[in-house]
Order: sequence, then structure tokens, then C-alpha cells
Amino acid sequence: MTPNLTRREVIAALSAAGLAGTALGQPGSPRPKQPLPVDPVPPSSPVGLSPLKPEQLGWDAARREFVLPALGYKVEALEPHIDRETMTIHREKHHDAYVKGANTALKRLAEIRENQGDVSLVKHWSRELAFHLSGHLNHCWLWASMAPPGAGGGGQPSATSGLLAAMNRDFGSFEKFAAHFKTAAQQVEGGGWAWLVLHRDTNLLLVMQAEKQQQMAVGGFVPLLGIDVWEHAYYLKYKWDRKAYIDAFMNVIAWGRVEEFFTRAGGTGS
Ligand code: MN3
Repeated sequence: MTPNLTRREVIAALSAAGLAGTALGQPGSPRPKQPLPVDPVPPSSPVGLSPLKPEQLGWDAARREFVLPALGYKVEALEPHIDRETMTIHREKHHDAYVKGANTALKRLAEIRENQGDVSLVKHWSRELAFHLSGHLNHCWLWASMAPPGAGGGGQPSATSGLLAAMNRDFGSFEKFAAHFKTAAQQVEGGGWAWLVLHRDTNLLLVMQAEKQQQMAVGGFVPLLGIDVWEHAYYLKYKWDRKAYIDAFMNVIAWGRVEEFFTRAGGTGS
């Protein structure tokens, strides 16, 4: 699952290209003669294309390729809930494979554009890109959404946060959200994820599942919090007991950071 552009961002991009008002008019509505007004988004605005900061996204702008982002805490910092060996292998082997896979797919597609590759493989490399780049971004979210227990990890959103108010509005309560989120994670068939996501245009929170890295994801939603339930995320410590891993994961959720993602994505509790 990857972040999608909001209507305002699409309009801003189209406006920059001189196209605003030509593609996004409502069906049946008269086409505006002038470009649609665009809310200026200053560079310092917290509302960006992604609630993750550039260094958390694992993007090397100079080399134009994806890289493994720094964790922001020690690999053993999440113990006893997530053990050092699982974290190390998960990041340095599994996540790194998604980084390499995404970069390879981008490279092969660029070669095809330059008539240096097999044009019949555009579908193949597009699928590779969707899987590996979603895998990379999912794990960027995962690392950024966890913190050591007792040092930012665990508990629930703060009582005064917009996120908690939005959860009360959209799920009934934090407890009902947590039960839904944990059950969705438990019931993922095979490898995949459960997500808390925000639809920016309607300010709606949802819990959704994704099989593999991206399948079943609903388009247009911004990820806020994901739990990885591929076996590589828990099998070394928890073996077949995915439920025990999910329960443990709740102790390392960095709710302060999820609140920040929610706010940066434009979510409100009202
Ligand atoms: Mn994983």
C-alpha cells in the first residue's frame, strides 16, 4: 500500500502543468473557465505527500534510488516483545530485499523506455515494482511506528489527541479499534498486513487488511499504522502463535508518532 495524492495535491500538480479544471470537474458540472483555485501549501507545511519524513522513507534523492532507512532505535530496544534476531533479519534481509527489488524494477523499466530492454516485460516489472516498493514503504512505516515499551511504545493515543477523538468517532472507542485491528491481523490469510489508514478527503479512519504487501488495499487511503504478519516478522520467537505476537506488538506501538502521522496527513478528530 502506498500513499495516494489528495484531490488538492492533484489539482496543484495539474495547475502547475496548466491543466487544472480540465480533468477533475464533477460529472455534469460546467467546466470552469479559469483554473480551479489552489490552496498554496508552503514548504514548511506539515501536510505533505507522506506523513513520513524523508529520512524515514528510505529515498536517496541524489542517487535516485531507495535505501534502507535508519531504525531510530537499537535493534534490541523492542525486547522482550520483538527480539533482536527477528528485528535484525527482518530489516537487513527481508526489508533490504524489497529495497533491492524496487530499485531493480525501476532500473529495468527505465531500460525499456530507452529501448534497451524487453518491452513485453513491462507488465512483469510493473508487478515487481508494486510488490517490492509497497514492501519497502510498508516496512518504513513499520519501523517508524514502533518504539521501545515504556519509552514511547504501548498504551494508546493521548486523551487530548485528534486521533483518539477520530477513533471514538469512527470505531466507537479505542478498545473497539484495537479489537478490530488485532482480529484483522490475526485473520490475514498467508503473509500480509493489517493497517489503520486515513482517507484524507473524507477524514475517515478504516482498518484494512493487505495480502502480501499491497493486495486488498483500498485506494486513496494514507497508512498510519501497520502490523506485519508475514511469518518472518514473528516466527523466530512466537512460532505458530501469531496472536501472541499481535498482542506483544500492541506494547511497542509508538502512538505519539502515529498521532503525528495522523495530523501531518491532515486528519482531525472533529
Ligand atoms: Mn516484513
